[in-house]
Amino acid sequence: MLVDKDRLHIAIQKSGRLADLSRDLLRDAGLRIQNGKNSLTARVDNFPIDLMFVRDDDIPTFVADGVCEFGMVGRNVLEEFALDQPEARFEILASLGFGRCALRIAAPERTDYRGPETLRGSRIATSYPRLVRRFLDGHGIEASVVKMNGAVELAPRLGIAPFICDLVSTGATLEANGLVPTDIVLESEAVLVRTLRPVTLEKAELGENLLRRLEGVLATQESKYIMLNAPEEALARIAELLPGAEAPTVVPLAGTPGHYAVHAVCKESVFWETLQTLKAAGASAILVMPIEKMMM
Ligand code: PRT
Ligand code: ZN
Repeated sequence: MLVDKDRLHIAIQKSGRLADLSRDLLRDAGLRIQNGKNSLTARVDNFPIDLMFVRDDDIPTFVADGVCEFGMVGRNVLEEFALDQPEARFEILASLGFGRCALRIAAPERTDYRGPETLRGSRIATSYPRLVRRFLDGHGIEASVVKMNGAVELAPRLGIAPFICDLVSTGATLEANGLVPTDIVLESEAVLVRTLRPVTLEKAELGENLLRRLEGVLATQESKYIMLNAPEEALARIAELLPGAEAPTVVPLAGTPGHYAVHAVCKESVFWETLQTLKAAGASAILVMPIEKMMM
């Protein structure tokens, strides 16, 4: 593989659950990605950046070795890798808000599962042996961990192990196999990871720029711009109720003395309940608008 030393490299999943969402996030951050979904790499037109499309399992190695300065990968994959290679050189910079799931112990429906104690002396099939071992050690439990590379949910029926530990999002797969999720070993989502190997000053600056942009996109995903009207006596209470807003802008409404317009960037989710509480506190003409870009 030819790696252009002067360009920044970002490893993302080639195909799978994180592939499209990783690309979308980079596009939202303003990177113009050339087409080439089926190739191994793609150029970014407007920055000296190349994307590398790889198996998610290879992303930690690429980043730790400095072949790619950045990567987007599930926390589950990264933490399993880190337990295997404790001296690996990378750092997690941000959670990316997609690929949410949990690595969970699951037991057949009829098992009387009473916490980790139930696993003592037993067998657990998983694709994440090191994370499971850490969980067991943390609870002082001795048990056998059986590594499987896929179809872990079949292990109890095949007689490989009475328990499994696997990723769960909706839980439909477990249910279809007569299994019930129990203890959580790890909460996971896609994360942005950066190499700790030394990079040139140019690359470090470009990396900071990229990070700033990604943080901007992530912040806007949750954030909303709220506008409302309110009488003077309600302003203090309303300012308290605005989710995650700091220092709202308050301007007098022309022609209606004692009434004000309040504008604020809300950095937490705005629910219907929030609007009802604001209304009850005296707000009217409440508008909630998406924010397209934001630089903190
Ligand atoms: O080819 P490559 O090696 O790159 O991909 P992969 O097949 O190893 O990974 P992929 O694309 O399946 O998942 C990539 C990442 O997505 C995982 O490492 C997790 O970080 C994240 N993720 C989020 C999930 C799930 N949700 C998920 N539900 N990964 C796997 N699953 C499995 C789950 O174990 C079950 O078998 O999907 C199935 C459906 O889940 P339920 O609970 O909705 O039934
Ligand atoms: Zn994989």
